[in-house]
Amino acid sequence: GPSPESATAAQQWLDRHQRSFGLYINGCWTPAATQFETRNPATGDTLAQVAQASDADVDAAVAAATAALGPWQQMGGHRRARYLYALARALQKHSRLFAVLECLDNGKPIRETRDADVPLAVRHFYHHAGWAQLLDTELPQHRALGVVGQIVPWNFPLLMLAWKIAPALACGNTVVFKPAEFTPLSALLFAEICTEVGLPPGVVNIVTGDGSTGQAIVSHPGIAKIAFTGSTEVGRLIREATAGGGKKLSLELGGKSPFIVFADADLDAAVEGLVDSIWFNQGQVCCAGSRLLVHEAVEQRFLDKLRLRMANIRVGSPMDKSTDMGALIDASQQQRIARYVAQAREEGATVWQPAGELPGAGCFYPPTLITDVSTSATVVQEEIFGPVLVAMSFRTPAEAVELANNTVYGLAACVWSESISLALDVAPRLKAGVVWINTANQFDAACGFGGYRESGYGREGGREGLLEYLVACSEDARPAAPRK
Ligand code: TXE
Repeated sequence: GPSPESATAAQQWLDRHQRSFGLYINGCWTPAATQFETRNPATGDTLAQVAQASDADVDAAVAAATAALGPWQQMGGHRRARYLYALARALQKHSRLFAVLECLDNGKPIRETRDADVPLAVRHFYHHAGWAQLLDTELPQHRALGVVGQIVPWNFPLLMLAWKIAPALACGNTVVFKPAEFTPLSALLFAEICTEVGLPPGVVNIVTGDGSTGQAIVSHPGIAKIAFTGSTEVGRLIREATAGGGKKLSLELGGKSPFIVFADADLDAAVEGLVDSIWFNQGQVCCAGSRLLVHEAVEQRFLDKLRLRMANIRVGSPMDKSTDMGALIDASQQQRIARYVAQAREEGATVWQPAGELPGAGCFYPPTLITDVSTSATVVQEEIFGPVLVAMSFRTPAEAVELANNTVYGLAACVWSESISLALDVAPRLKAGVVWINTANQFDAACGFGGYRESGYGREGGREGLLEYLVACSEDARPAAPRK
């Protein structure tokens, strides 16, 4: 048979569904009146037709989730844990299929989906299975919120699904989940594994569609909480739409994270960290280290090393295991990035890109370094969400902190120095939800991730993330004891 890691398994899976998907509501596939297509951004090929959920479809999903709520809560954390462990194992069992599907639908390199997206998603389910088991004894004064609406973007489709669904289920909530319109496939495969492990129908409902489906979820009166990851702009709309409605809200939005390199840093390690920080996932990462702040004494040496390293980043077919950077999500995103870079050039900035051909077809963009910019330049202030790094220099730690905080965002930051006292002095002065020292992009299911200011609020992961899906209650308001 075909090697499971080859694209064949994914093509067979798509063919088995006749490349046409309905909505996953109450454990069943439900056809929708309209569909849209999802494409491979590296080739332009259409992968499948996917359902566009209407308001009535969202109603049906909320009704299914509401009906499933009582038994799901009453079975207690211990029994829910068994389902979460089963989901984790099933994800692991199908990890190659998930990795290929994610690669095809998103355009990100297979090496990343195989080594990062899928294992991190699996880990998230295992971690929350553990939490489910401990919940009744560790957090006895808390109960589930009810039906939660969850909306995610296209940059980490499966991982964001895990970040949303695993804690919600562990706490005894039921879910109406919407993947991004560009990347619905891994969520649809996940729906299938919900059936495979015998998850009670209605506990997880997957509704595909665009922003209008998202709006239907956000405004639905039967939903107790909205968990959203995506653009700051849509986050603002959701905040307005839910104001006064009593819905609990968590928002994980944009960023313009600083990457600070002090003069005493291990420059080679910092270059590697920076490559991971800004060029991982083609720069389409909310916490991407998109602003390099480097001490002036090492600026030229660091930028020379960086340019050499950039020239070795292989941009190519996402399915090729030696590819470092794959395709961007969509042509509109490619044009948007090109506009930002053109504007910087017009304003007098220096733009550097390594020589070399990009793959002909598909939405590719080279790793890009912008220098000679003012702190108020658009490319310094706005989230580009692509493989574009802007570099500036500083003289003192105080100036580094000031530059780092000169943004409306506050998601993440990196500090590189061989002096731990310097790093620990600077870290708490950075307005960021997460600060990494001499490393980047460390995501652990046990650790809360999230931002503040225009990067949103609420945390995902760890105990803090769990509390986002619970409400504190008095003894007598607690649900009945678990049924054995
Ligand atoms: O995000 P959207 P898009 C930023 C990044 C990117 C830009 C646009 O700068 O270039 O946003 O990306 C759903 N009510 N980030 O358009 O629109 C939508 O269907 C409810 C940063 O993809 O925010 C999708 O499922 N839902 C970010 C999800 O919201 C709505 C990651 C995200 O889409 C809706 C992604 C509405 N009115 C983009 N409109 C990060 N920081 O991680 C859309 N949606």
